[in-house]
Amino acid sequence: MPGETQALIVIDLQNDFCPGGALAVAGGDEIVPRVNALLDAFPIRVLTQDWHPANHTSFAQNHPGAAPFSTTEMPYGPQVLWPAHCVQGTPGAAFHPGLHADRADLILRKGFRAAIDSYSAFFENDRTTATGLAGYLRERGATHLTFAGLATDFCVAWSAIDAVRAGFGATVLLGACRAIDLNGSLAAARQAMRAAGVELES
Ligand code: VGL
Ligand code: ZN
Repeated sequence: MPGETQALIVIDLQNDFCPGGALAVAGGDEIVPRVNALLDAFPIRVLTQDWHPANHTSFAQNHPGAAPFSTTEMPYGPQVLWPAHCVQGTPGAAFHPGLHADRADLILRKGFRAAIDSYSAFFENDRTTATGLAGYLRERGATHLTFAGLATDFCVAWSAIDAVRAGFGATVLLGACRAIDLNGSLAAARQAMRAAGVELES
C-alpha cells in the first residue's frame, strides 16, 4: 500500500485518446481496470484532462494546408500538429466512461490556452508557464509521484520528466500506459525519462 506521501497522477484517460476517439491511442482503453485499482490504492489522486478550445494552435485544421501529424515551428519551439481532439465540453474530452473519476481528489485541466499546447501536467510547452500542479502536490505533502495514462511518449513522459525537475520522485508504470509512437517517439521518450531519473516499471 503506497504511503501517505505517494500521489497517483493519471494522465488524459479521455475518450478521444481511446479507440474510436479523434486521436486514438492503440489499446488506450485497456488500462482502465488497472488505473481504477491504482485509484483505490493511493492516498493522493490526480486526474489530468486535455482541454483545448476549438481554435487551438496544436490542431492541424487551424493551419491551412497542414497535414495531421506533421510538425510546425511555434514561438516556443517545434510542435506536432494533431487532429482536433479533447475540445472543451465535447464527449471526446470526457473521461473514459469506465474510469472511476469520482475517486480523484483533483482534476487538472491543461492546454486551455489557444496559443500554446501543454503536454506536461506541470508546465505548458513553452516550458515556463506553470499549471500550478507542483504547488498543489507540495502542499498536500506528496514526495513521490506515480504516473499512468495516455500517451506514454507525450503527456506521460513530459509530465514525469517535469516531476523530477520539480523535485519529486517519479515512477511511470508502463503497463498502465499506452503510446502514440510517432516516428520513434516511444523509444525516445523512454530514453529521455531514464536519463532524467524517472523510474520505469511494468
Ligand atoms: C496528448 C497529443 C496531444 C497526450 C495530448 O495526452 O499525450 N498527446 N495532446
Ligand atoms: Zn492535446
